[in-house]
Amino acid sequence: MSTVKEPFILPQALQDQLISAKSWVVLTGAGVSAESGVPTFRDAQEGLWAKYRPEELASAEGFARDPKMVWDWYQWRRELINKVKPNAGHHALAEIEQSADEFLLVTQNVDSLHQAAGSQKVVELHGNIYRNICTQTGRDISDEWMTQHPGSPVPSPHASAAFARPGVVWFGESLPQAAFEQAISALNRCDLMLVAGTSGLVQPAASLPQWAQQQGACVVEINPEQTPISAIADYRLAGTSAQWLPVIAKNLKGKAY
Ligand code: BJW
Repeated sequence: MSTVKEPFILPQALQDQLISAKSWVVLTGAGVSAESGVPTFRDAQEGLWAKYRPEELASAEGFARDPKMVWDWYQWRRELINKVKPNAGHHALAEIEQSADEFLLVTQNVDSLHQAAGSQKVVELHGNIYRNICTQTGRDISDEWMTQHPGSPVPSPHASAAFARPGVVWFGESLPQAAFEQAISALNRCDLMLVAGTSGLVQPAASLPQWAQQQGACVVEINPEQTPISAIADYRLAGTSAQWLPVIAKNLKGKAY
């Protein structure tokens, strides 16, 4: 593993790998949205929520125990996300997608900021915070229903004694099968995997870099902190995603076609 720090210049060997890579997979986590003002999962919670652990709130058990509290937490996060904009890291990933022959952005984030920045080939492993689903049937609940039935939480239209819940993946729940299969299929083909802003603690996403490497991909991690992924990464770019991703995007702009 080779660590690269400020002043944000890529080593020549890595530049060559980036230019020659035909198929890219990017895995992102909460750190990529941090510079937009969205707190990461492992940041201390703020204000009203400071005394709760996200792991307790982001679970079916937490919701069953206190649906109002969990619902209010998600409403608070939705309002926070509504106010923020994609940052330089999100925009750089949308540019990288345009430069790459084959590309898939696999995100654990639920905030839609990649799509807002213009990324098109995005797979959401942990769902989307703007979706609502029925606690009993898992069926989608329309925005219209949600607007007509304000509450905390909102009753589900699909089953009695059921509620609307966020369409995200909580601890102990399976990832959406189609999204996970799409990610694995891209990883099986990729020659470059970029991993940005994830603690590498939450499975099964945390195992994807190792999987890609075992299939022959070069793994590049961007994170200001060391993570379990650092130990296996071929390159570790120490710094933030808004610092490093634009450097990579700029590097690819000079690519000869
Ligand atoms: C920056 C930065 C900047 C800061 N620039 N970087 C195998 C072994 C052990 C346990 C398990 C296992 N398999 C499954 C489990 C259980 C569990 C799990 O992994 N637990 C671990 C905590 C131990 N996994 C699951 O339950 C998953 N389901 C599953 O596997 O189903 C099969 C199964 C079912 C039943 C039993 C067994 C298996 C589901 C996981 C769902 C995760 N859901 C959440 C909530 C989503 C909804 C919501 O948003 O509310 O997803 S939890 C939370 O963690 C969220 C995130 O997507 C996810 C990952 O977090 P992420 O993105 O890495 O963020 P952080 O905050 O952890 O880290 C931020 C990083 O950014 C840090 O490194 C910073 O340094 C860095 N950073 N600023 C770049 N500017």
